[in-house]
Amino acid sequence: MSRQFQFREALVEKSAGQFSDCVVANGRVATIAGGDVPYGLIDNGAIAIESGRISWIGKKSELPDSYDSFLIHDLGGRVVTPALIDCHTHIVYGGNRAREFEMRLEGASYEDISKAGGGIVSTVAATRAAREEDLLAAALPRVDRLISEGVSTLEIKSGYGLDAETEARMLRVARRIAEAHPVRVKTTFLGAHALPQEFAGRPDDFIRMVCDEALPKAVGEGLVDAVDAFCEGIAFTPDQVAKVFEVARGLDIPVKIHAEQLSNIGGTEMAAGFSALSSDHLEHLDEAGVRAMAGAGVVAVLLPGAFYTLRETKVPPIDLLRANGVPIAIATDCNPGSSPVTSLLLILNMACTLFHMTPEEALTGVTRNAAKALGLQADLGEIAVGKIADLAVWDIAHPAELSYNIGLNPLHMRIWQGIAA
Ligand code: DI6
Ligand code: FE
Repeated sequence: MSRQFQFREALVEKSAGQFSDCVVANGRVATIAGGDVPYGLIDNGAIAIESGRISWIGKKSELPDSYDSFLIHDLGGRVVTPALIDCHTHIVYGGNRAREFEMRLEGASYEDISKAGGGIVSTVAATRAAREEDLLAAALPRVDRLISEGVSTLEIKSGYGLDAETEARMLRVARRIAEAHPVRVKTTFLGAHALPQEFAGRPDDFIRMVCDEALPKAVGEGLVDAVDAFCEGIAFTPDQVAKVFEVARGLDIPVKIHAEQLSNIGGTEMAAGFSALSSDHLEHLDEAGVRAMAGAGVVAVLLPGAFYTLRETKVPPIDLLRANGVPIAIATDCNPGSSPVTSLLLILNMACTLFHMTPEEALTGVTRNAAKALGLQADLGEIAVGKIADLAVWDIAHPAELSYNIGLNPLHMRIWQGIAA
């Protein structure tokens, strides 16, 4: 049975008996389905929902008679979009890094702090010390904040354990979030995120532990939907990351990478060789990397929250990505160090203001392209027949308002697998 199929079955099982068949009508439907019409906009649109999936989409005036018996929800001309997808988060962690924020304001750089034993490694200490219940209790308010802005699906990475037990604990918390709250979670094992102190000076030994112990344990517990690694001067080389990716390939698990964030050491090209789902950050990506992504169908996940927090000045090569047809997604990167952000709507604004993306590109980046970055494009990310009915209804007149406003949450209603939730 393929992974995709297992995922569909799990979805249906979770909500069995709760689906209400209905039509949502009289909305400005931003389908994000591609084509020539901006946002794939359908005015006076109607969306028919059956068994949690979209069965018809078009002008209300053209709705077939067969839907006459369906309950109709009038949207009063509001804008409807696919529910939002946050395709890159580290939302499960212990402690916080407010002190490090102060240090950066006093002049220390992210790399200085990392080299001095702070940064990721300090969150590792707090996460190792936290019980599963504590990690869950700390993460849920952050997840709820995303849900309140129309998010239906998020990716959650491990990476603050750096030992087999704590990495698995983080991923168990990620799975429990999806059981506790109406949100779909894709888990990503990020064992090769930083070098823990007990492996100082022995990165290859650490990579061996990740490959032989931590990753197989997490996979064995059914906790891993994808495998990620931090490829960077302060983290791991492309060769070291490739060792982890070989193990993932052997287990038939897709990979993704943090690459070209602070420098360019070729992580993206290496990951393209493994047909990575996505390469993320990319401020320092060069043309060879862009071409490798285009050739292998790798999604570019841009993270303006980290760019903003670290006061980066080098903007990712948006024009090259566009010119080569690389799909661009954007995400919060919610984490305690480089992006303590729990607003995906704020990220839409930052993508436009900091990266010069268009509001349409930004919205596509948290819907269609974010779904692709998670390998979920068959089910999510667009308003189209056959997709899961995850929708967001907004008190706005035009979808560009989602990117334009700063600090306003115009969500009117979220529809999760066909039901208001
Ligand atoms: N890049 C990031 O932006 C996060 N991880 C990574 O590899 C930051 C993680 C942190 O600073 O805690
Ligand atoms: Fe990240």
